Amino acid sequence: MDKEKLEEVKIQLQQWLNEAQEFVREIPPPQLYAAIGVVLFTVLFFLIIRLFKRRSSNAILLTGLSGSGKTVLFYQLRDGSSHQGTVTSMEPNEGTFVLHSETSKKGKIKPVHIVDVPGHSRLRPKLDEFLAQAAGIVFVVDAVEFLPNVRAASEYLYDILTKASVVKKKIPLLILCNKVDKVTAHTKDFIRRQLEKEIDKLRASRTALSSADITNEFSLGVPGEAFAFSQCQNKVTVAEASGLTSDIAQLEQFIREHVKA
Ligand SMILES: Nc1nc2c(ncn2[C@@H]2O[C@H](COP(=O)(O)OP(=O)(O)O)[C@@H](O)[C@H]2O)c(=O)[nH]1
Ligand SMILES: [Mg+2]
Repeated sequence: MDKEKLEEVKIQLQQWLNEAQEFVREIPPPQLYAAIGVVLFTVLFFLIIRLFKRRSSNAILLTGLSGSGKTVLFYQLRDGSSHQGTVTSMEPNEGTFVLHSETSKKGKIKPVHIVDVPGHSRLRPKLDEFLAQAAGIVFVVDAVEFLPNVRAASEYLYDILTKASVVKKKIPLLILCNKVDKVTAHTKDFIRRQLEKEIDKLRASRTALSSADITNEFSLGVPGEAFAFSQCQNKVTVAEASGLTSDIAQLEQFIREHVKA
């Protein structure tokens, strides 16, 4: 029964194919070429549009370890409130909007595309997708629980800073020391120095491991010198914030420096 049906379908398909061939044969060649031309042109047109859209990058990526406060910052930027108690999102939070602090401004303001990239290491490959459209990267650091996480944070940061797309396109990076509302928060200078020290160690061990490491496409810093962020091809700056208390002026300044209003 099933075999018969299959046979029927086969015959039907064969018939259609024959008819189609007959049809194409009957079309005068110039018309055929014109049709193919139109199809090719349309495909090319959409490809170019896609490429162009990617190029005109206005995205700001919020990255950093889980728990550093990215999601709270995302909601602060969008709504001016922190949406406390949100579930730990496994999917990236994304949105294109005019920053909340700018909604009262007059005139046309260009919206910003903000992506809250999950810090979970399993989801980090997603970062590459977003880097293609990034105008800036914000690396959020928990300034309170900093020392227990310094190694993991440095590894993540190292990976970002050695990505070909980041180095070649010189995507600016802001290290945002978050949660400064807490008195136990470390200062941004302390955090910068510790990250530099840790990256220096990582650099030594990773270059020793293999020179053909394909995941880290560029080496960091100046050989023979202690690592400092100032040696990076792209501009790396450090700032402070508290997502919880809406203290995000330095973050907004970074965003507007790289996505013009
Ligand atoms: N004290 C303080 N806590 C914060 C701040 N920002 C976030 N948190 C808390 O840190 C935890 C993690 O925040 P979340 O935005 O989910 O971090 P994410 O994993 O990076 O998205 C939550 O319990 C927040 O309430 C801040 O500026 N100050
Ligand atoms: Mg989150």
